[in-house]
Amino acid sequence: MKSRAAVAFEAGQPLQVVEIDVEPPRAGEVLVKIDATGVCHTDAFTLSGDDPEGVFPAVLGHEGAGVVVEVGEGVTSLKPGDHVIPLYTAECGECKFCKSGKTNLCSSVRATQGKGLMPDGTTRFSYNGQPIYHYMGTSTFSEYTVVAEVSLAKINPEAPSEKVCLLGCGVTTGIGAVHNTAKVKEGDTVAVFGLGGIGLAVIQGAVQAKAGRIIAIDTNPGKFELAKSMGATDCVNPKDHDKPIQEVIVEMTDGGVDFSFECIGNVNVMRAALECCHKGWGESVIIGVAGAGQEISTRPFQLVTGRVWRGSAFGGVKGRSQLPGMVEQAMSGEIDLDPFITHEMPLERINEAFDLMHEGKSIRTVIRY
Ligand code: NAD
Ligand code: AHE
Ligand code: ZN
Repeated sequence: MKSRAAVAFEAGQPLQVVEIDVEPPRAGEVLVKIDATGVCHTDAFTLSGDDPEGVFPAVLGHEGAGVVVEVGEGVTSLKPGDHVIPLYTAECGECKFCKSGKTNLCSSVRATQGKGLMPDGTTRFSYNGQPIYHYMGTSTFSEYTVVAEVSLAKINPEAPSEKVCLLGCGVTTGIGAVHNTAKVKEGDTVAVFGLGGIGLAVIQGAVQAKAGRIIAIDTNPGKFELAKSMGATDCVNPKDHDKPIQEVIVEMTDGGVDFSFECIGNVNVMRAALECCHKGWGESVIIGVAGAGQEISTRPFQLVTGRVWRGSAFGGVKGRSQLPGMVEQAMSGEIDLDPFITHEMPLERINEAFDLMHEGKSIRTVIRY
């Protein structure tokens, strides 16, 4: 079949909206009509060419929601008409990772996913007869996409796709990192570095956890009003200080924070986020994604003296078993998706969504098909 899609033909170039060919789903696969998709910084990261797993040409996009159109052979858990959120972190329930009870990372389709391929090692997308790669197992920048059954969460059909698509990545990642990775408790002091969709979701999670103080840090002061309205108690611009930001936070908090979250993808800020944690128990969670070749560093003494460095993917959330519940929370108001949606536009204008993100003017742009 034909599908409108925004194709990343080359790294560093704008997407091109063209009509691609989409093959029917094969065994264990599902054809999904995407209703809406958010644009996450990770899409921009991969498009920039900095992603070691970036392959081109590809259909990017990993923050979508839609409806099942057709299922391939052997698919039993989904049927046409089911409402779904595609998962870049699959949940097969059978691999060593899924069975461990220790992680949301699933190995079932991850190897082929990282090469831009379906689990059988081929692609379902092509343009003028040339194969187009998939992305993160989701490729939500195509109106019709093919996704592995294990990479789809079945959700309440009443849920509004143009909002709950944000649970496909950003909001789930931030809220999940607070509850599942850090396990923030009532009264804790939290520092959030980077106030995009991920950082603001961390703030929302920290408010849910009844954190005592939520310090929001960004070099763009234009982000502070929204951060405060969502529950930040203090806003700090590193540019307003002539000493390292970690020293500023340590002084503000009588020795450091209980938890910090890096939501930017900057390895220097990752160091600052660790070093602003309290001696003896402070924990820093890396959420931001850094480019090929980048490495983190700190004095080992920072860890010897009790600080802990962690990372979090998709907020530690197991997509098939836990995301449907988060959709219910969004429908009941326990999770508020509205503040994240700053812009909406059709697929044809998707490059504007990237521009708005780079200019620091948007939190999330939702593309509606
Ligand atoms: P975004 O671009 O919307 O937000 C980033 C924010 O960081 C902006 O407000 C920007 O002004 C701020 N910033 C940039 N440099 C800064 C600095 N030096 N100091 C302080 N603030 C600074 O991005 P996003 O969509 O919120 O994504 C944030 C990061 O999280 C990206 O790296 C993305 O790839 C990553 N991410 C990771 C996961 C995961 O599962 N681990 C999931 C989603 C996104
Ligand atoms: N491909 C990159 C890594 C990218 C990355 O870390 N992705 C996050 C999700 S970002 C969503 O916006 C993630 O979940 N990672 C775990 C995983 O299995 O991909 C690289 O460096 O190669
Ligand atoms: Zn994302």
